[in-house]
Amino acid sequence: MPIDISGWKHIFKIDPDRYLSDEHLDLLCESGTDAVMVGGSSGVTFDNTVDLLSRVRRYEVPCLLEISESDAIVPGFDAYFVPVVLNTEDGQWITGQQQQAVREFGATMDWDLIVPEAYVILNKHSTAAKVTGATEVRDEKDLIAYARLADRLFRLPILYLEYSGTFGNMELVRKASAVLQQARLFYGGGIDGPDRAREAAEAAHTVIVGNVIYDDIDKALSTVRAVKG
Ligand code: 1GP
Repeated sequence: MPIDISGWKHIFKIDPDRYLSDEHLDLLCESGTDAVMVGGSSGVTFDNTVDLLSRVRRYEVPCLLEISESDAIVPGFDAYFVPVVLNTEDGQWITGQQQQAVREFGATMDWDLIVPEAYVILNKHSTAAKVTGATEVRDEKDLIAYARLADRLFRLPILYLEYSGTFGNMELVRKASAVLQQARLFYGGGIDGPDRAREAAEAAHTVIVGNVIYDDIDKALSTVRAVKG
């Protein structure tokens, strides 16, 4: 059975390359969030991914791997989220790395566990933008076109608007969300407390909370209550 993401409103994203105490991890996993996603844009290795998986596995919360590095694909996650970057001209982030990973693992993979994500990277200063060579999304029309590419042309289940490190334009997020017919809109970037969490949750189906986990754990936890009540 494919994992059911249809009711998810909130996800914590934790980075294998950053230190997180057992106490804080416990608070995140017991917070009522819908899932914990393991992922990062740099420094992700097999070893630090295994380490984080084994620590999250003690809890009931679904544990997802967002794959950014084919050498760090670790068995045992509940699902594997595979980004496909729409706003890049560098083919390795669209089909290149994915094809190589499927070449390696395709025959034995459990495809029910694979969830593709159409990524649009909107903060050009983010590591993700630099790593993938993300191109500028110039205006609303550009973004809507990407939303339709994801939803109607490629029929991917998730459109992920990635503002990583900065809070995005919620008016744009709302407009992109409005044209989706089947995809869920994931929003991530700059959610640093309950107010922004609430605002983002009004515009997107699912909000992803990352950095604030490492800056202020109480504020991170407050985003769950803000989104899920
Ligand atoms: C990063 O979208 C997530 O991939 C969350 O962004 O770290 O800015 O919360 P922040």
